[in-house]
Amino acid sequence: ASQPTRVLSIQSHVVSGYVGNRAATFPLQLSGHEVDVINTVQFSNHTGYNSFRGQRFPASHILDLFAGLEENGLDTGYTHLLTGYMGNSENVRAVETIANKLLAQTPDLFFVLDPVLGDDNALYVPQELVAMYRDILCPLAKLVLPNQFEAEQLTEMKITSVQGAKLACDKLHSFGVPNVVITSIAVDGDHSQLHLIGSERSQESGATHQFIISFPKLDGYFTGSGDFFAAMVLARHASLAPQFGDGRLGALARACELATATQAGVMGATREYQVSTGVPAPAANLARGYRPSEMVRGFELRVIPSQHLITNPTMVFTATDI
Ligand code: PXL
Repeated sequence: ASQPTRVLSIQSHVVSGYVGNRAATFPLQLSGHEVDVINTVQFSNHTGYNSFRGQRFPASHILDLFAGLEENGLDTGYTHLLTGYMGNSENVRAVETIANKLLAQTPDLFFVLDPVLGDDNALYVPQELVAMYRDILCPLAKLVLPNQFEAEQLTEMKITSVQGAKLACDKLHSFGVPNVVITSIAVDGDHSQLHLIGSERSQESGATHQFIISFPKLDGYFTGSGDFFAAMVLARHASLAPQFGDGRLGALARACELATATQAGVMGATREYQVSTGVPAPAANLARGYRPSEMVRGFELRVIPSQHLITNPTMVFTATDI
């Protein structure tokens, strides 16, 4: 029997809606994994609404909660660490501290790092976080899942082709992380299709398996989809990795096929809901603070109504070696 999966997830909390830990916890639990949760912020709703209220927790709060786990021996037995939005350098340092403590106990701790820096060619965290993710957290992580912009920031390479994405993956590996998923890239100016580029490198032999999964770009605006996706890849990889064992490559590609199937289903269900409830198309009014709240509300991922897609995804995408 394989070791049970126990995940420590350090991300945002929102009262209403599905981003951060609220997008990650349910799919992990429904996949049979134990999840312990540290919240980096607690907000009424995500920051894309016209307003939000709540607190950002300082690094001392995060470390205090972890100290409480340590005092009671509850910090033992984690197989996975999952991190999302951190927002400032102190929180990156807090995650570094926690990751190092967990790695000292469990050297093969599977640390899934979503390097949340920005999107659509804009950073939404301080610039200094780019180098911190590259130099401090990537070497501790087992899987990093940047979007195209984040991969470009971390590697200082512009990605305009599949070949370019492969080279960016090689560079990300050179930072010390054996599994890389660039979650979506558009190539050759074609925005009807997006491509996930994955790269798995054996820590024993250095052999690398690189693959592409192509999927249609959905018309719509989604918040928290990256958080949900990272949790789904973790969930699938955790379930599959024992069958792969012994440095055999392929678990990452299979995990990504399963996760993209679920992701497409959940986003499709969210889009259908938007259409059926008359949520306006997102072409206009996209600037932050200018979204009617009924519109943003309709953007929340349909996580609970789509739970059958988590337990039993319809496989629609195939990973092709590149
Ligand atoms: O990753 C999405 C996300 C996470 N956490 C908070 C957010 C958002 C997106 O707006 O506001 C608090």
